[in-house]
Amino acid sequence: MNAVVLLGPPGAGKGTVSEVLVGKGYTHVSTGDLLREQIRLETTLGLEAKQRMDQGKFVPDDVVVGMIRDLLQSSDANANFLFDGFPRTLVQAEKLDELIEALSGTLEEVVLLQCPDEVIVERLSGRRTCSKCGMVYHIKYNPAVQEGKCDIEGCELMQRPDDNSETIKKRLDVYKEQTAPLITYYEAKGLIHPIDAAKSIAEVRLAVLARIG
Ligand code: B4P
Repeated sequence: MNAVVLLGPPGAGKGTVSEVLVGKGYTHVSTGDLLREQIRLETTLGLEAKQRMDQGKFVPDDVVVGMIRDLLQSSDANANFLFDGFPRTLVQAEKLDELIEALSGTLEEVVLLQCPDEVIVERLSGRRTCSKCGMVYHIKYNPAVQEGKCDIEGCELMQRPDDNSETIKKRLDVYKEQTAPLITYYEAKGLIHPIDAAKSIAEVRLAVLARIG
């Protein structure tokens, strides 16, 4: 197996960029999505994760690493994985190295999405998602959102519980303390490729595609 990691602060656009890479044959693995699915299913893991995520804290390393281990061990040996939001701590990075080595795989690139705090706060605090179709809107750029509507009738626009300004600040602090050290970790391995993620979605997608598409 081969793997690419998307690294960057919350709201830098890891999930947004991933959408375009799925069409290029990557298997998208978002630990945020996996955890939100556990919350939706109201599993024990999900109920524990929700408490931490709603406060802007990380879910414990052993829980997240366990999810990734299970997923890799049951996957096609020739898959190309795109890790979005994993690893987020040094412990997770070391465990990922071990898992890849055990599968005789290669970590090919770590794409670092760089984005200033003020852009992140603006993006995340204005994000609303339709509970029916999953469409994501921004209150500043989508006039329909001002009226509480998406394109589907009877929809309900939701704000993610961790997208309020207090929790966004906490998430940024946690990123700087626990995830930013991964930049040095991967620089030492010659794997880091920085991208300016403050640009438009189209520009960021193009830059990432030019690098790994
Ligand atoms: P995630 O689900 O990974 O979410 P994220 O960091 O908030 O978002 P991302 O960077 O993917 O931004 P997005 O594309 O959505 O994590 C949520 C939580 O789960 C974490 O805080 C943590 O508690 C937990 N968790 C997840 N993984 C974990 C792990 N490994 N260990 C422990 N805990 C873990 O973009 C954000 C918004 O910006 C969107 O509205 C998008 O439309 C917009 N946007 C994106 N790019 C843009 C651009 N270029 N221009 C304008 N808008 C843009």
